[in-house]
Amino acid sequence: MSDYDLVIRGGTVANAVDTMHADVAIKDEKIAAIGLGLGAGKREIDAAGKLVLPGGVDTHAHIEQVSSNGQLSADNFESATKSAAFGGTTSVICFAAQHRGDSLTAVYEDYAARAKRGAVIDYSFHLLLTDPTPKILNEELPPLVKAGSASIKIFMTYDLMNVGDEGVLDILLKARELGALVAVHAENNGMISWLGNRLVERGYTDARYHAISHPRGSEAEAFHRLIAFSELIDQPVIIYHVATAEGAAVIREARGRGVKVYGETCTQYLFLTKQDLVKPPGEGAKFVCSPPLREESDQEALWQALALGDLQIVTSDHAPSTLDENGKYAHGANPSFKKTSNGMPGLETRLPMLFDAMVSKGRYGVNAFVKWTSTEPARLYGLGGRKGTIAIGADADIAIWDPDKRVMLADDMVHDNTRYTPFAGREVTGWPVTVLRRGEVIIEDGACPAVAGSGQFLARKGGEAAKPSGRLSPEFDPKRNFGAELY
Ligand code: DUC
Ligand code: ZN
Ligand code: ZN
Repeated sequence: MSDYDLVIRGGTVANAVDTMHADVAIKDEKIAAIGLGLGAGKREIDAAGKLVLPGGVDTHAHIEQVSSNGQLSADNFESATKSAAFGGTTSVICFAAQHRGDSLTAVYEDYAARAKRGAVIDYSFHLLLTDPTPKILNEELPPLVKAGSASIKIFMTYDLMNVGDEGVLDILLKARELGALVAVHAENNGMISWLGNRLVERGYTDARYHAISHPRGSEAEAFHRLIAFSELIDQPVIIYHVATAEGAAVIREARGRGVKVYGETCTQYLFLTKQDLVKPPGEGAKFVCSPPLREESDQEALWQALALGDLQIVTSDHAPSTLDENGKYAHGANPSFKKTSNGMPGLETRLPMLFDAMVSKGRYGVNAFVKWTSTEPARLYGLGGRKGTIAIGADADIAIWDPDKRVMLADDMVHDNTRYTPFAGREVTGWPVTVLRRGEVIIEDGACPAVAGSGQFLARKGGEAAKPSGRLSPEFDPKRNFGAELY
């Protein structure tokens, strides 16, 4: 008689803080026991010499998403989530992306139906708002947040997506009422469109000028403005894809004053620079993403910001475009940076790139690796205790890493639909050889046997991170605003 459905034996188990030699036993999709000499499982996996880590949680990925210019991202839910699983990630939060004039309810139902059909890992949605009308904010948004999508994504840039300063304030106020975290793409729209047009007028259209068209200061400026809004309303925000040292410094300063502002960076900003955009005609398009790739000194500042806790998580910002006329080359083989779809694939390579740097090469070690890529993303978005940890009662989402396996990253080895990786040609040490999602083996022997649609929707509440700090601004505090009731 077996006590458990599955036992992983003899591995080194690491969480965000602790590392231990232990067996891990799984029953009914959850972790049932952690210890030495556990009873038998119906199936046993020998993990001697391996690291047994929580599956990755990637909270920033664009999947099967339609962009504001009508382009569909390269991946569907099946291809994106299978590629994530191959790279050791077992939960993803992607977007239900409204465009102006859309009903949010209809948008959500459409994304939810497609994810239900295709996903092989567990998933949840950020509600991406571009049109914060009273009807959307008061009638359509509240039931969706209450049903488990307790995070709202907004843009401060892109002509067709940004919600304007007053829109940001409306959304922060509503998010406070609903207990939802607000995630923000924060760059200064005017600086980017003005400088981009000036570059193009003068013939500077190659991909490398994409980096110039987003001035470094546009990030810090927007962070400052957003944080001022967040303090006015007393509503926490998380700033997406921090890419510059100056941006990280703005967050550090605000957190130092006790503001509840969180920050993520992404794999590409830690490992690539604007020099990667300098390629033969057309080639640089693969590396066009926003904010753009920056400098080596920024990489260093971002690592330090993570170590100091100013930034808490590393995500992929997986935004896949094919290398053809349906994707990066929709406007020709050597497109102007202004006409190149933004984004790069990364769901699959995020963890191997970070494992190599942090565990194999030793920078910050395995516990920080787990913390920044799994435990903290889960906690910030209301999945703490259920995802992102190897603990009794948590979902049995586990990646078993061979710390010695060396893999040469190459375009033809990744499993998403772009068929390229910006990290091609880099050798990494350490690979997730076996991956379990709620106790089911979904990656083994280089294959993904998981059935499309076996991923489950993760209903989330806002959690601690989304709760107001309780420090009212002078303008919103009736004791200091001559008694005005503004909430
Ligand atoms: N930038 C975004 O804002 N979204 C998707 C991809 C990108 O590069
Ligand atoms: Zn963005
Ligand atoms: Zn994004």
